Amino acid sequence: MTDLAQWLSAQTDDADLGKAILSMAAAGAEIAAVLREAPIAGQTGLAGSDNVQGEAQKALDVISNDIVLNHLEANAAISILVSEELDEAVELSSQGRLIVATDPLDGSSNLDLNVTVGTIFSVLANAGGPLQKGRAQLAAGYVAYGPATSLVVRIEGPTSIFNLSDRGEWVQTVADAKVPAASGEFAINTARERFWDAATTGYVRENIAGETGPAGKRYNMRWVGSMVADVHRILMRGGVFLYPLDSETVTKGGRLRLLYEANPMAWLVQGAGGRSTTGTQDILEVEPVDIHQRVPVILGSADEVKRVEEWYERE
Ligand code: P6P
Repeated sequence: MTDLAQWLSAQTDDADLGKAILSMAAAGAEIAAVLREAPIAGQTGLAGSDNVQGEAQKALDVISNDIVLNHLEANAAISILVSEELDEAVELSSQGRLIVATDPLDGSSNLDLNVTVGTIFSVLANAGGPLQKGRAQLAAGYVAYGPATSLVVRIEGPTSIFNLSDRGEWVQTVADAKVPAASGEFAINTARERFWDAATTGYVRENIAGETGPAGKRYNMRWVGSMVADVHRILMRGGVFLYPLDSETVTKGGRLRLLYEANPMAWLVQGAGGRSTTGTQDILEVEPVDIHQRVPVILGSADEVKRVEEWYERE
């Protein structure tokens, strides 16, 4: 069995990059332990503060952010941390070569439901600053806190999956993940249909028509409401995740954040042969202008994402 350190040394000669990923994996292992105890410790509630997005922070959002901060502060290679839970980018080391952008606990509104949530992260070269296109990422990953604790990570080659053993070791379980090109599942919050544009409406209605319509096959809809859970399902068995621009999110540019949700997820999905788009351009080509910038997100099975893009081309 391949462990994480072995895999990293085979994937990159950049020891700092390997250490950055090991730091995020260690933070993930610590967060996993905190989440397991959270209901008993009474920590699944609100922190009594709001983040820069104006969203009520859960106590575990703040705790998870502090855990990530502690691990990255101890790593001299990390120059800057961008976090969903911090209004401004934080300088950690003036000598650091790398930037980490993270959503420390995505999906935390589901915590009291014991639903899979996760830590999403992206690694960039410090030289370019935090506002670099997703294409410039050096690595990306997420830790999924579910029935098992899984680390999904990609440098520039394959997207690989590791699972945390009882002995605290990250053991590789999937060397080269592959998102099936075709799928019969889509993931979207259908309660937002009244806000959708014509492309989203057209694509979803074709799927709902199933074998009686132009899609010519039956579809299932799955929506967890936790991006890490939905994306992990797609990584493992295919499907397409959609949080498109709609008449309500258009003023903010979308719902999900570019630097620490869309870009890392697009990096991982593309590494597994999947595809990503805002509807009109590859997510990894979006030019960031703000560290908390939002963006429309459609990603997953290549054939399905291409069908969505075809709907946007008709607009
Ligand atoms: P909705 C969680 O709050 C999140 O940021 C993502 O993890 C998830 O995919 C999305 O929002 C859920 O959005 O509209 O279903 O609440």
